[in-house]
Amino acid sequence: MPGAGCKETRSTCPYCGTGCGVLLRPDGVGGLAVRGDPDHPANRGRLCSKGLALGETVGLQGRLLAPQVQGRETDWDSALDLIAAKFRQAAEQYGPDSVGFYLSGQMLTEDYYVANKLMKGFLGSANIDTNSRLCMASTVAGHKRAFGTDTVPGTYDDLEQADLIVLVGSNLAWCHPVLYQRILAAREKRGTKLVVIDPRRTASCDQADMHLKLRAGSDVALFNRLLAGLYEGGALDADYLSNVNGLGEALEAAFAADAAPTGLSGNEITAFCDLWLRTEKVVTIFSQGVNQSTSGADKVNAILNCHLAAGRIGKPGCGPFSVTGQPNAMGGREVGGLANMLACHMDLENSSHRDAVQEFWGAPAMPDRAGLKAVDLFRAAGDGRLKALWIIHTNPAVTMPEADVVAAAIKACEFTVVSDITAATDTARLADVLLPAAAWAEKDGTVTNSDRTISRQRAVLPPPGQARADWDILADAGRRMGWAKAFDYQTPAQIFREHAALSGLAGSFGLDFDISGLGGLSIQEYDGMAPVRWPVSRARQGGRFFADGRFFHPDCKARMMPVRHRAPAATPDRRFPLRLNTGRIRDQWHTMTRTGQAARLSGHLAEPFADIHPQDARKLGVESADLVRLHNTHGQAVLRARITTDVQPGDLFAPIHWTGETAPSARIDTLVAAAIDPVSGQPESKAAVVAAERWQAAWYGFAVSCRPMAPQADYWAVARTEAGYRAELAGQAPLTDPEATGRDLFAMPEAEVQMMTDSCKGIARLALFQDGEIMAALFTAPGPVAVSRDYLAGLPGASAAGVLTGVPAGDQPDPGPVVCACFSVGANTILHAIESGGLMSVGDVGAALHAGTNCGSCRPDIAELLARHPFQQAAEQDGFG
Ligand SMILES: Nc1nc2c(c(=O)[nH]1)N[C@H]1C(S)=C(S)[C@@H](COP(=O)(O)OP(=O)(O)OC[C@H]3O[C@@H](n4cnc5c(=O)[nH]c(N)nc54)[C@H](O)[C@@H]3O)O[C@H]1N2
Ligand SMILES: Nc1nc2c(c(=O)[nH]1)N[C@H]1C(S)=C(S)[C@@H](COP(=O)(O)OP(=O)(O)OC[C@H]3O[C@@H](n4cnc5c(=O)[nH]c(N)nc54)[C@H](O)[C@@H]3O)O[C@H]1N2
Ligand code: SF4
Ligand SMILES: [Mo]
Repeated sequence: MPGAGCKETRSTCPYCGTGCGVLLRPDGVGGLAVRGDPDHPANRGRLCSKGLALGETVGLQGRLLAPQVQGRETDWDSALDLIAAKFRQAAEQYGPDSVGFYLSGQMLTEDYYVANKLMKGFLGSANIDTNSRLCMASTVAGHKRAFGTDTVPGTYDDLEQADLIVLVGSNLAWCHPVLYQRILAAREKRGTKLVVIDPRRTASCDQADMHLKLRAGSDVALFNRLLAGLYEGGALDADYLSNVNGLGEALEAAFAADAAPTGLSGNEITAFCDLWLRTEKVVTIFSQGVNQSTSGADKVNAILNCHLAAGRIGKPGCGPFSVTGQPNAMGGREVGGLANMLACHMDLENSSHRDAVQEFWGAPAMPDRAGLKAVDLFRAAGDGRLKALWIIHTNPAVTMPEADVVAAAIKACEFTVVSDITAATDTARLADVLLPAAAWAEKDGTVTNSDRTISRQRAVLPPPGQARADWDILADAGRRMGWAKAFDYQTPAQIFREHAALSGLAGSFGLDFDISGLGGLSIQEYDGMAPVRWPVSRARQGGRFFADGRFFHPDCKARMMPVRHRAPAATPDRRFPLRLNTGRIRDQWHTMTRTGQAARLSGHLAEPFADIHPQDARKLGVESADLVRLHNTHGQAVLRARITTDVQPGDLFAPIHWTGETAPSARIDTLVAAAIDPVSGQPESKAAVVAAERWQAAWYGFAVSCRPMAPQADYWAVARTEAGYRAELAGQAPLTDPEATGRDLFAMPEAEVQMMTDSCKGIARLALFQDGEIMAALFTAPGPVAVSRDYLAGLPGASAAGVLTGVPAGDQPDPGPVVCACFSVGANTILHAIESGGLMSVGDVGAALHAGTNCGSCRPDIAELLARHPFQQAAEQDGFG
């Protein structure tokens, strides 16, 4: 562990599957300076807003510091002995399938390897599944059907060598910002064409040459049209197709397909097919708009079919490219972390693979069939089949479909263990045993990114309190369960070597995942390991797969799949007429336990929202900034309405990030049915059906405080600010005593209160002072509160007078909501600069304010602000009109 203020250490960003290298320099007082690693092949020095703000998320506030049993702090011996006893007892009394693990694509490969070995080899069950079921399962299934194994054929270099990039169900600009920036940089040089296929307009459409706003769930119909178009246009590669089975059936299905479900015009489809036909070097990037669907695996195969048929795969600048979501989604697939996998891409149901792994592990028992996949795993927890469940590094009470049912199941399960870095999560609150995990900057291991590059994560901070690394906790539990030798790990290097050696077995079966070349690393070599792309074996090193036409099915050929359009499981009807799409925002990571700590990441979109098309808003009588209630038979959510043509009429979009901790009424997965893809078991997270109505509030409020608040209102949402916290509030019963509401909210009995009310308008304004400083303020009104939020958010701790006006005095500018999170530049600051400086382009704004010059993910937002301005519009009209 390096000491204070010392040299920079190379590590890897813990967020998206881009897998950017970071250079970390501890400041000696618990903080961290972070910059992009110029030598990492994934990012070459670039970072996005989330990566850059990592230093602001390593504080110890809210960290879980000691094991807890039934809410009481205890020591590791007691907690782990209890876990060992409960899991062994359950397995002995009710059979191995009475226990389960639910893991995460954010665990390190070493953590994952130990968990998989413990469950599959020693507890003897395959009831180990992960949040990758909600994320990558359809891609895994699609790859296996087409290639015979779960292989990503290409590399990131292909994104820069392509002449056409098609983004399917991927908001790359926000979710893989550094990859998006790499594409834009290459586009500057070679004029790469960019097509976005997404039912909604996203930031990724900003630079797109074509946006196909297809109907939800209709990707198979579109790619079937493309396959038929490739045939008609003479673009099939006869040579390459000699290595591919299934062309006839796939074409038959494609020609039988009807493009009507896409809702796209014939011209749009023809233009897309022509572009594909004309452009040899095509990369199709796909993500959750493809995977999270009841036809997810078919969508994947529909895309793979086109690349196989045209032979555009495994060559520079060509190929289907599944971008992974989580930092180690790929590593989890490598260790076999899913219920239907074994280890190192070997098959659970293949007896020679099973026997080989059993012998390698010295395992007493091995399951011979798949275990329960995520949705079924929680069902089994709820109905008593599962007696003991261990949840590690994931927050299923928020992120699983039918989240209320899942939360109830976790609660109902006889014995639930949760390993997390904080106790303040919706899932942790339901656990019997809570284990304090060491966080990202405190632990060593490896992760694999979207293009098969394995990178080291390195510890630079000491784990606080009793926190321990996940692999270490799991290995200790394994030893206490009675398997001392098999889990005798002292370092992650030991585990990595074992994993690498096991992959050599996979290689001997002719499988793709072989990193046996790394099996002999010394501790020093492991510590110094540079990023390396698998495979790493005597036979081959990194590179692309499949240019040679050799695949991993027994006959070495690829397989095209006949796929047919199926609509999403639920159809909008009179009761539930709207389609609810869900996804991510630029600056938050999932349930916000880490990104939510950084003020500058919370300023971009500080409140949960629902995007509604103006036509629907009109029908519902919903106006901008109203609250809207969405509901269906599974649950409900109350969100701030944003009226926008980004979504299609009949569609809604809501973000996934808010939780019981940050906005209890906005847990969006309470509305998502647990309908799954029959092939992959992946839930349809993007196509729920709901009804919507204006949520009638008697009062609205906005509050700022230098300390955490304890809102009691029917609706609330809190966010971090530089000065403390901000909250949106609303209630359905009239607010009779605003002062009491404020006092309860802020819990500062010692503070002096100043209050201003206007009973005609029904407005109340309350400020709390201490020693001449503003501590907190609350503004309430009968309608959405109109105050300068970003100005007020900066007030706690200041000695400003006149707070109760709710707007800044003339000399104090209101920066507006954060646009550029890297340099903390607000919308008003940018608008002001545009106006006063006559700025005409995103580049001008960058030169004047730095905004948009780092990660670039706010450049679309800046373009939008420019477009709002009369100068800019006039200039554009001159240019084009
Ligand atoms: N900022 C940020 N970045 C992240 C994450 C995060 O939490 N925050 N999470 C990471 C993780 S784990 C993942 S999995 C990735 C996800 O990355 P993405 O998949 O890019 O992100 P999403 O917003 O979930 O969904 C992508 C798009 O799918 C569209 N879509 C919905 N239905 C359909 C459909 O039927 N067809 C098509 N073609 N498109 C559809 C949605 O409108 C949405 O714009 O992001 C990773 N990166
Ligand atoms: N409706 C809808 N639902 C979705 C999605 C969607 O698009 N729409 N997307 C799905 C997808 S793709 C994904 S990947 C999931 C993500 O969903 P989750 O994995 O459930 O969400 P996270 O917030 O990433 O949860 C990670 C947890 O691990 C904890 N943690 C952080 N570091 C450590 C550590 O080092 N060790 C341990 N033990 N714990 C740690 C964090 O505090 C947090 O509680 O959500 C899925 N759910
Ligand atoms: S793109 Fe951003 S979130 Fe993803 S790995 Fe790179 S820095 Fe981290
Ligand atoms: Mo994900």
